[in-house]
Amino acid sequence: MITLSVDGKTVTVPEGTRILDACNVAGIKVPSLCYLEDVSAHGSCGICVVEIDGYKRLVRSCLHTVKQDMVIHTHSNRVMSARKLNLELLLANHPLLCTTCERNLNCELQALALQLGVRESRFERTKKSIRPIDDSSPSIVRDPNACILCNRCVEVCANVQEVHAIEMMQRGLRTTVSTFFDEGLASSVCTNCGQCSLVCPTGAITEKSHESAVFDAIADPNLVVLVQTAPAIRVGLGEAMGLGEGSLVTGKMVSALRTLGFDRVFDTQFSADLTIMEESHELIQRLTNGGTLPMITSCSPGWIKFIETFYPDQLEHLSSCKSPQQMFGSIAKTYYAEQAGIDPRNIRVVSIMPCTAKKFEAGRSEIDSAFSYWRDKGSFTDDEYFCDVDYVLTTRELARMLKRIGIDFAHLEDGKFDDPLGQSTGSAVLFGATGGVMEAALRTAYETITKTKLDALEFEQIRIGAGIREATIMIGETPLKVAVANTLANARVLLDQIQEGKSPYAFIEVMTCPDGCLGGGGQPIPTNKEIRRKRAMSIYEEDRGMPIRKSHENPSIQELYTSFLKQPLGHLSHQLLHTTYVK
Ligand code: HC1
Repeated sequence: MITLSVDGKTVTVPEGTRILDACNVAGIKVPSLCYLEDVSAHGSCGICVVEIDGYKRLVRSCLHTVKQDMVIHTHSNRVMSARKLNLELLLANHPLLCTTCERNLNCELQALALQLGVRESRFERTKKSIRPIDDSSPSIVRDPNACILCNRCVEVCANVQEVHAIEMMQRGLRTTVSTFFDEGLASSVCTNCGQCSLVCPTGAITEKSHESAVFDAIADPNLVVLVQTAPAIRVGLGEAMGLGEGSLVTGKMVSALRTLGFDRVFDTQFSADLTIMEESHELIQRLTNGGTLPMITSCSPGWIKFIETFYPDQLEHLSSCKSPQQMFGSIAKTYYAEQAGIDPRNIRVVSIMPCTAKKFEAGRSEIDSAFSYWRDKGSFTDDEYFCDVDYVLTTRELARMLKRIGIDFAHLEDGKFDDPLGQSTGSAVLFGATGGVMEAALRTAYETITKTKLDALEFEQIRIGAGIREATIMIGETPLKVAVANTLANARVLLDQIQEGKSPYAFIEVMTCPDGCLGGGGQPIPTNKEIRRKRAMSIYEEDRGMPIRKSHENPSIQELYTSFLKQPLGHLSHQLLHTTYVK
């Protein structure tokens, strides 16, 4: 252990601790625009400088580690004027269009200018030319003009996801973050995960907004607009609406959506239960008929793009199940449309997702199937095509929309989802945390295979923790070896094992983002390790409080099979709920 002094306070921290983290322990939050806890320390912004007795120069506290008896000053005049100078230099390169920027009032650069008392920049604007905005991606918009070259997006793409879609390009005043050959994100290997947008300190990387289109749909009297909410929204939205980190706001979220004007408020958790019905039966079929193992979950669209791009020869390992978002769309525009007597052409399905890649997924027309259902019935011709999911809003977009209409979120009464596509179980909410899809599938697979009741419902071994977790679950007398991975870098490890013929697993869950959807690229900013932990605790709390905790016991799902689908993996299930992948 190392003992040192920070602003006159003595602290003891482990050897190897960064000075910035040691200051935190002493209760001083040293600002930085480039440091990313657990991911990278780049030192590019120069904001985190501190003064150390005996050192001639100021030191970037994110790059250096503590030494015994160090005496650190975090806010000497020298430190404060250096921080201010470095910030003014950054502002000289940044468009001062805060009022119209998407990150207005949630921008680290803006907040720091306020904190450091920067009211004007002494420097002439250096970045004179306007660079083109890259809006080629279905999910992400990059504005290089607002970029401060902090490198966080590059680091997260390279080190957390191992995707390397973006890089620092060129030198000096021309330096920019861009894609291979500057061709735009859509032509790159980008998986649309949006982790870059989550760590960007300014408005340089944002989601592609569907807000206006959704306002227009809601206002159109000829349309019936259905909304579905992903499991992780209920533990993220509250933060963006001014409540505590990880607050569980299921009921307020429902009321807010109704106030916004949606005609029906449904739940992606309904179709998460449906996914479990199909996926657990697919697993059982593969286990008993000698199908391809390990079977890997398929609900996270960034992960799907990753395996299609980097491991096309492993696609047969993917479950053929569509994601719950897409299952919801196809069931809403077939089963529900029939039941409610609504022309599916007049239905708009809006998803609220913690994930930017869900925008990409909704646009993949090969996944759509409601239209083919109606066309096969002779109801529509090819030129009347409609998609399953029309618009996808991230948690951040929904929060902006709620603020725009002036909702007093904190004081909303708890509302209830509409039936039947609003009913769900504890298994379904678990989807929002890494390991949850696996846990939910095991609850159903266990009871389906053994025909006995599963009493211990919580599989602690695969709950939030390491990037890769494994467990051996006894299904009756049979051991089932499973693994769970979150982030694409960890998925790579498991795929390499499969490629080398060394995978010991029968079933693998992969989630694209750190700790799963609750850490998705569309979640409120900031999202960090501690906040993700709090969101996960709320997910587990919601599961424990649900009256029904196993997907196969959801009465609305049972009714869906009785009156429409008939059986898991049946003909209609294959048409509406399963898909194929692109090499
Ligand atoms: Fe997810 Fe899923 S859990 S992918 O992480 O399977 O986005 O929350 O909605 O579709 O249910 C995301 C979350 C989400 C799907 C479900």
